[in-house]
Amino acid sequence: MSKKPTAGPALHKVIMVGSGGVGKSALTLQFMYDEFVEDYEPTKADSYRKKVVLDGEEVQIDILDTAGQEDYAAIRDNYFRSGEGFLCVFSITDDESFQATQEFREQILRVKNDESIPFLLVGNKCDLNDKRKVPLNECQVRAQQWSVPYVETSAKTRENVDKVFFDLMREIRSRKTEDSKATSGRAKDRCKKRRLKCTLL
Ligand SMILES: Nc1nc2c(ncn2[C@@H]2O[C@H](COP(=O)(O)OP(=O)(O)O)[C@@H](O)[C@H]2O)c(=O)[nH]1
Ligand SMILES: [Mg+2]
Repeated sequence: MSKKPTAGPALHKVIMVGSGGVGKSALTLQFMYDEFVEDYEPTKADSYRKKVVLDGEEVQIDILDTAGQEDYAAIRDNYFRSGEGFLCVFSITDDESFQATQEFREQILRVKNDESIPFLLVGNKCDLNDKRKVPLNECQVRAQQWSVPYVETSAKTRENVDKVFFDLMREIRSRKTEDSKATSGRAKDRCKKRRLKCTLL
């Protein structure tokens, strides 16, 4: 049973990051509306909200699909700060977009100050395997270095689209459970200390 009966379903906040043209919007729209949008406005950032069932529990996902504005550090940092989990997307057909993930990862870690922030490295456009420029092995090595999962997706065929959003929500959920345990642990410690002081007085 929920401790707060008035609260709605849990809300998990996901941020899409990655270079322009890698398919952040296409992945978001495929997840949201089950369709492949080929010509989404490249400079448009937007947020989306949807109720989904995560392992039998109704939750809400909030997706912020970022665009060019991230070039302004202050706006970007605000976006990142609001996120509970990140899909860091590149295109397997574009090596530059893969190299750029390093910078996104660093920016996120700097803002969130948390090495184990829920995060997936996503190699999109896996339907274009014949045009692959980033070897699978390199992607796996990078993910291993960061201790994050690596998943290849296609916003066109829908391959692994649900998987990346649901896997990330599971990471966010378990992170929140850990945090609340840690908080109640600390609260208990504080009570113990207070009680100790009381007995001393
Ligand atoms: N073949 C293929 N094309 C894709 C895929 N995802 C996105 N695209 C195309 O790549 C272009 C850029 O996608 P978009 O979602 O706007 O990228 P964003 O700038 O990261 O939001 C568009 O023309 C999409 O149709 C994919 O998985 N496979
Ligand atoms: Mg976009």
